[in-house]
Amino acid sequence: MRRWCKSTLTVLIIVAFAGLSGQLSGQVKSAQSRVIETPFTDSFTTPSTTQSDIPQGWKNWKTAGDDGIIFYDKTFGRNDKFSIGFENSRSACWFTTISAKPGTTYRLSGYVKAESQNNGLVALMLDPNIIDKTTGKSRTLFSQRAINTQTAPGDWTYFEIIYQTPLSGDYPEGKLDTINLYCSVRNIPGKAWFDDIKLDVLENTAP
Ligand SMILES: [Ca+2]
Repeated sequence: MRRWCKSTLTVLIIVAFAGLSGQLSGQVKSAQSRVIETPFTDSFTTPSTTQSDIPQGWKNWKTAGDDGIIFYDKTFGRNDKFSIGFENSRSACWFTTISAKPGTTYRLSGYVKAESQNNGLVALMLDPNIIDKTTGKSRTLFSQRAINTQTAPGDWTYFEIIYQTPLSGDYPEGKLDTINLYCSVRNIPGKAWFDDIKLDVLENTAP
């Protein structure tokens, strides 16, 4: 988990390479595809039953020494009064984990609003978690990350990533288990909010 924010550049290079190599799994380009089902959607209206400052099912993380604030906003949202956000964060994320199926084309989408137009970055990311074939334990496979990073875009802006799980469910390192969905920021001046996060399953575009 802790590597994700540190290595955005490396990840971008890896993702770019994965795209070029034409693998059957990994991040693929956006396409006009039919939505088969929507296994996950969240507008953040439900607080955790155990921790009122966190929306149900979500966790957050920030890099060591980051003085920024990670918050669950119950006064402001895109179509309601609920969202998740960050303030003056150097490298931080909200994330949740959901079950995943092999041979599936996922589209993670959401909306982001940022106070400042400076060079702060916002991102949607998706990482598969695998059962490692050597250790038998679950771990995040950072090398297969899908990511859409943008400069802080201003008013509520839609963006998305599309990620294809391998047909067999097998990565060289182990078997697909779950996926992590992230709303993340880097070097955000002022506040940035995420809302209406959704995971769709699209009609499979694999050849
Ligand atoms: Ca909302």
